[in-house]
Formats: sequence, structure tokens, C-alpha cells
Amino acid sequence: FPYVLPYTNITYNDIENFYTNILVNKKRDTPIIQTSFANNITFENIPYIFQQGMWHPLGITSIQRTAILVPLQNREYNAKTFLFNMHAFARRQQLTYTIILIEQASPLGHRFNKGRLYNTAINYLEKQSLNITCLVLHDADLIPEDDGNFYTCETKYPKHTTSRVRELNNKRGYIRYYEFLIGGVLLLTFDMYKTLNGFSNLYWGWGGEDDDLALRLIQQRMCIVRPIYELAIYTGLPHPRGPRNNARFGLLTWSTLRFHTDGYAQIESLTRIIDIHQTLTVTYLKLDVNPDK
Ligand code: BGN
Repeated sequence: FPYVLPYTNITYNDIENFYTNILVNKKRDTPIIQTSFANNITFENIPYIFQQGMWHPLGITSIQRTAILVPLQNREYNAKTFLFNMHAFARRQQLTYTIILIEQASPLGHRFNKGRLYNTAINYLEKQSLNITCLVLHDADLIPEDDGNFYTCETKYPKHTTSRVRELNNKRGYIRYYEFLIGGVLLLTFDMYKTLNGFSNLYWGWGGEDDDLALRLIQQRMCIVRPIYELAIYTGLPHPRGPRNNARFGLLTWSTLRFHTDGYAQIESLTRIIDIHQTLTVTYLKLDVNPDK
């Protein structure tokens, strides 16, 4: 991480600790904290039933109830591939799960605000009686490649699973992102989400909102759990790039000062759900993100 934030309570030491916590040793490309699961498992033909808004494996009681949340804007072509793969993946892992697409529908063509989409959908979910215990914040263009990458939450800390991404339209193979990254796919509980006051509502366009959340983690003295490096692999689906957020560097600088006043606790006064639509494979939430506020 390139710099330390002025006028905040985050020091070099904190950032150093963040790294020490996630790494078994500091050599790059070595496994990070191991989560508790076996190696590749593939279950074929698992019978599932759809009941009270969730998919359940027949005859099995899952310990966790998982909601996979996917923010979207004009990405139907990725969403179809995503759903097709994600249902199969969740079933092979015998999860009790639901998939929620959160579409930024209004105002039309306005820059994407992923933070507002997540905050709104999670606020909506909290009021439902689905008893969700694990939130999976998932980019629509990422497909997990290994069944050993379990979509189950850890008890104490968020889990980040996108250590390596192989983009379909280039030949560079798997790209290892920076240690500080928590964007892509992040699994956490409602309690963890509330401790962080969710995402900032102020990031419009591509980039930075995930780094802002990482700063909130450090501020709360939390760390990140990752699956072993071999399992944390994804295919990145091709798509055109949306406009970047040029304000992101400035926003990140002051991020930790806005912690209490900008996030999940403030979302109800900002956005509006304009449509809720349930099909067998997905729950659609259409949102007005309301850039005027
Ligand atoms: C980073 C972006 C993240 C994005 C990753 C991976 C920024 C802020 C710069 C200080 N962060 O560069 O938002 O998830 O790339 O693509 O742009």
C-alpha cells in the first residue's frame, strides 16, 4: 500500500500488522491463513429444493445460510454466465443459498456506485426473514474455478477469495493482485459489515471503494482471512470498462474521518428500491442510487 493517510488514526504499524495477520510468511505466492476445508470436492446430481426464498440441499442442513450479492449495471451478458456457473458451484458445495442481483437502474447511465448498491441490498436483506448468516459480495465478472474455495463465512474476520484472476481475453495467466486488495469477492457476516459501517456511499465510477473498505477494516483492528493460494483462483469475464472515478485518491485520503457519517447507517436516506422481482434462479433488486444526495 503506497501511502499513509494524514490526519487519521492509521499508522504504518497498523498497516504492517494487517499484512502480518494475513500472511503466514511474507514471501509472495505462499499460502495465507488456511481455512478449514478439504481439497477439491465435486458432487454430482445433488437434489435441491427451493423453499422460502432459498435453495436447500435435500436431506442436508447447512450450518450457514448464504446470500450471494451481485451489483450490476448494463452487464446482462456477464450475469447470465455468472448465474449458470454460480448455481452449479453452490450446489457442488451443498450450500443453502440465494443469489441476489442488485441493478443500478436509475438514473439511467449515471456512474456506478457499488457501495450504495451493497449497502441498500444488505439493508433490505437484514429486514427479511431469510436468516442469512453469510454475505458474499461478488463481482459479476468473476467465476470461481475451484470447488475447494468454499463460500462459507469465517467466525471472526472477513474472507477475501480473489487472490488470482485469469482474464479470458488476455494471455497473461493468473494475475496476483496486491495484498491490500479486498475487492472482487468478499465474504462476511452482518455483524462484521455493521462494525465497518459498510461501504462508503461516495464513490462514483470505477475504483477505490474496496480500498476504502480495507481502511475501515484496519481502523477496526480487523484482518483478512484468505483460502490457500491454490484455491483462490477465478476466471475474469471480459467486459468494457466503465468510467474511472478520478476523485478516488482524494476520497481515500480522508476515508477514516468519514467512518461514522458515511456508510451503511446512512443508506436509508439516500437510495430507493424501485423494483423487486423474484424468479427461481435469482432475486432482482432495482435501485435508484440518487446521486443528488
Ligand atoms: C485498484 C483499485 C481497486 C480495484 C483494484 C483491482 C484504486 C484506488 C487507488 C489508490 N483501487 O487499483 O478499486 O479493485 O485495483 O482491479 O483505484
